[in-house]
Amino acid sequence: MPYQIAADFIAAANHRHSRDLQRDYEALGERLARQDIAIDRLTARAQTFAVAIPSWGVGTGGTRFARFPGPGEPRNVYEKLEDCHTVQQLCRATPTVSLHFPWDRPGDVQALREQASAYGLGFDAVNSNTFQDQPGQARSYKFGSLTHGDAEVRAQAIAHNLDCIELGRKLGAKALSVWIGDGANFPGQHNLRAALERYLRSTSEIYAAVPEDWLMYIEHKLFEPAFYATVLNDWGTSLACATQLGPKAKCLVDLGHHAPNTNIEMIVARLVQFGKLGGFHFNDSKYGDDDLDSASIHPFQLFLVFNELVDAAQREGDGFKPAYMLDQSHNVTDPIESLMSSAIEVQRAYIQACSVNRKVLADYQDGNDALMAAKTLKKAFTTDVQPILDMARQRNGGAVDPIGCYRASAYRKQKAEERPPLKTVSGSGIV
Ligand SMILES: [Mn+2]
Repeated sequence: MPYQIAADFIAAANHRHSRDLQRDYEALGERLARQDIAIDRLTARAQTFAVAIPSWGVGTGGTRFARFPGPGEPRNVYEKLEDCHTVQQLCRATPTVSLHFPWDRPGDVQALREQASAYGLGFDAVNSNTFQDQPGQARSYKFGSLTHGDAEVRAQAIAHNLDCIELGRKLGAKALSVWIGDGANFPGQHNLRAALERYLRSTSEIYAAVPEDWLMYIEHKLFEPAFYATVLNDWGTSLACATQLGPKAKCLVDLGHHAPNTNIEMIVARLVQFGKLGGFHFNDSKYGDDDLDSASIHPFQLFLVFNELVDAAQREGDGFKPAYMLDQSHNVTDPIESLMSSAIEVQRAYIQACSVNRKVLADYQDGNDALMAAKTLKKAFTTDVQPILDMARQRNGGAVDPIGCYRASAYRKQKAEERPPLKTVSGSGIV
């Protein structure tokens, strides 16, 4: 039986924090009450906030140069689920897992579904992979997949996506995410328009197989691995393609897939306005698609993204449910710690955005009071909502101090003993 952190271990750890947390929570409650904000309403929102874990996130990531594996890394999809369970057990904001095929293809699909269910986990969007070749694959994706000039390569890539849908159906997933690395490294390498025409033809065939109660997320990316021209390169192209594909197709925004200094919150507002915002891949970056931990570089940007999302939720009502997932590469940290920390940072941005006084903000906007409008947002951003996040975790049965509790449990040491490294380690991706 694999090691798990015991519930009474978490309860004992929480007990040591409970008095300080109660005091901090009451002090923040008083402060928020002066702004007519009921702290328990924010806590209730934090308790229902959810962001999916990518199965590849529990393994150590890598760069273009090397990967330095850590001890006790999961060696298969079942062990990945174990780690996802631990993340959720402690931080209570990550109830679903997003699988990537063929990396996570289970031998027994039903057994995997039952294992997830035993852990209290569900499955988020399934991800296809046509950006690398698999052993024994008939045709290579070296020069593209869904947009390749050769119809047989395209057919193979389409068939893989249909297979992903079928696996996802059996697992109870409700969405397919499609990111392709297709593009050109040299001017003239491919015809810019013809490549996108092939993209639309291929994705139309996939779209036709997407079940009626599913969504198909298409994910744009400015560059990399194609360094001159990526086929689905920006949100405008993504919006045009999702519109042409139909109502089940929506745009996925990966925070790292834009040029530096791009106003991403504005992209969010645009996609919401046209009904095409599918969801997010959260991460952070300094230079490119760095896949750093969420809010480690640009916490204010993350807050501004959520400011748009909270505004959108008010306007659009219950039907507005973008999919949230972390998509990070943990190269120098324990992946479980990075995932817990990142999930809480995304949750923090959401709660800060929920505490914006939207009536006051709208009045300043109407009165062209730029300074006070900006300060209204800053006030929410600079409010330390940590006691709300800690209380939400405690009320949901998680750990008040997830990383402290995780380290004290020696989980990683246990896994290092249970999981001796395999000779060949399945690929982790930066997507
Ligand atoms: Mn992504």
